[in-house]
Amino acid sequence: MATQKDYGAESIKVLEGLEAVRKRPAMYIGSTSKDGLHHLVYEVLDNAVDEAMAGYAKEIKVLINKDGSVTVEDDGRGIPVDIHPKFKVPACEVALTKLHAGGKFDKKSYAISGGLHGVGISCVNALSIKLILDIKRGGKIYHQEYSKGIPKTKLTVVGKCSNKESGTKVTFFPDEGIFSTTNFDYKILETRFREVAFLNAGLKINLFDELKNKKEEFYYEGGLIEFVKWMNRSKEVLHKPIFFSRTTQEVIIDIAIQYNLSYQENIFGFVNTINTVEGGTHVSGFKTALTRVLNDYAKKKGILKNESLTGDDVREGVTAIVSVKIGDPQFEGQTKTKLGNSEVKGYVDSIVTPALSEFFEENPSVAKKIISKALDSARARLAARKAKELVRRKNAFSLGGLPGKLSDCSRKKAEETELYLVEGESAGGSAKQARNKETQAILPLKGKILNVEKSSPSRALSSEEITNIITAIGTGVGEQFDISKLRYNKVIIMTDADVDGEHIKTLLLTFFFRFMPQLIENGNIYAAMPPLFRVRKKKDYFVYSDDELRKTVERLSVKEGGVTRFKGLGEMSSTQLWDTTMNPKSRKLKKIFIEDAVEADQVFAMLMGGDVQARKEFIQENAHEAELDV
Ligand code: 28F
Repeated sequence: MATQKDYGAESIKVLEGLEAVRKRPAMYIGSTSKDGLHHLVYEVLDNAVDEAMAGYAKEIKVLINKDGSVTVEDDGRGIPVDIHPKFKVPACEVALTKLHAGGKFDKKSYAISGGLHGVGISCVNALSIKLILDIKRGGKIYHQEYSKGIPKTKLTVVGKCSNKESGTKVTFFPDEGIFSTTNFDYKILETRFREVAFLNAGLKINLFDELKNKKEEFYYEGGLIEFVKWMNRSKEVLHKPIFFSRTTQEVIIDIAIQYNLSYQENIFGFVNTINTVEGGTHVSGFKTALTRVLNDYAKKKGILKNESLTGDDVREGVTAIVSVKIGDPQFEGQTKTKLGNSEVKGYVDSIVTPALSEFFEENPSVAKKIISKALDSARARLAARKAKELVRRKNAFSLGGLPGKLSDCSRKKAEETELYLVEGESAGGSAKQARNKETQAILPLKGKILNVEKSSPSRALSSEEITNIITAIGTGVGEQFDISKLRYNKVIIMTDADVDGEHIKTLLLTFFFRFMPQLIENGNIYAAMPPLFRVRKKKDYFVYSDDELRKTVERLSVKEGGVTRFKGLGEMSSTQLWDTTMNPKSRKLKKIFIEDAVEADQVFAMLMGGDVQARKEFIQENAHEAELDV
């Protein structure tokens, strides 16, 4: 009979299909290692997510069972169980045994997304030594078991349920003959589930690990907006997340952007909810648009004139999610996680450009903050180039020699030595006399040169002083930085305790932050803490703050005139300088942390930048301290 024959032919094709999956599993799930194993869960989860996103399921449960299997369960409609007209078996059996039963992102059907299931679930079935399917539908509970993709039982009604209850449950045992490991990792699943929950706003996924006795719910009403917030959770942010979503004939694009105060670029691309770790045309379209929109806006508003912001400038500190959904994704690259479709670059660019421009027009304060951050980066970039040139030139001339002004210490092991950067030639002289010659090196800095009004880091860097510092420290800067060449374990900034001193310290910290941040992170940078006052009553007392001064004067009942303020380091004798500021046994040092340097950098940007009000306030605050000097 014709029908019999058709059925037989079709089922052979089905088996051939699943046999191909078992022969070349990596072709279908990427690998047979840990990644591939977890991919099985994602494939089953995807089906449940589709059912949820189509509005039929409210919640998905995933269990890592005690016996090592995994269960994925949804409360959707349940896979249909009626006999398939072509294959003559229940529709659910077709879904579990036929390769590529329906293309989730088929071009034509895409717009009605959510209507198609079963893309990868048959692969999971083929690669499982046992798979159990339970369906609640139409008031009945159905059950079927498979092994290596082959039905071991018929679909059977095993019980009744309420008509309101429905859903699909799949439990599978990965085939140990295929996978190098069959142990599921909570952390890996957690990471992916969180990602899926972010990418599908409102979706609820519950993860239970019965082996580790752990559970977690992933549910983000705000979707991508919460995704960028979560990525920036330990950072200071510049503004509320920017979000937009557009659907055209060709693509669905969802984008969230939020800048933070750091210098990292964090752009995550997704294609049909697959994390494209290697980027691709969607991400490059986004980058192109971001650079263009920021430059156009800054020029239009007169913030930029002839100069331009580079892509790197505008991406410093950006956290963004670029999620696209397209019909026929082509994945390329080492790990097949790079989108290759060339047309997507243009689609993304042509959607992001007007959407982002419009956002900036409507939110000028956010635009201003972002552009100001990009400008900081542009300045640093110019400064870094200058520093590189200078170091190169310097090396060409001096053949790696040390600066003439450096009074080096005699010990050579960096672990034992310190470099004092001292403001002013005269203080430098005292420090040179006071120091422990074996372990302490002195590099005097001409305060005035560093302190040029309005000197940007690049200007300051042209100063001989800065190149001397770079050469003395030995590590080089920027990309050439090499911590193993560090010549001193501690680099100690010693400036006067006045406004000029603070300014020089700010400049030096900015320099370290921009060009040798590793030294700050490594804990090599310090600020010396010279005393502010000497109180004389029989013997000398050194006092480090106004508050301490008041207390000391009270305690010793010092008469008027017994109170001397140090105008600068140079006023101290070399013995006093040693006792109060340089003797490792009695001195105070402030370790510089990256936050201090960030603050210095901001103060500096503010002094150089256009924020007139902030600048005025800063100068007023510091003028108050300067008054005490008189
Ligand atoms: C544990 C994983 O796989 N959930 C699924 C559905 C619902 C339908 C469906 C799935 C029919 C035969 C193509 C129900 N009612 N969770 C899941 N829930 N598949 S998979 O249909 C698939 C088509 O093959 C469903 C009406 N329409 C669709």
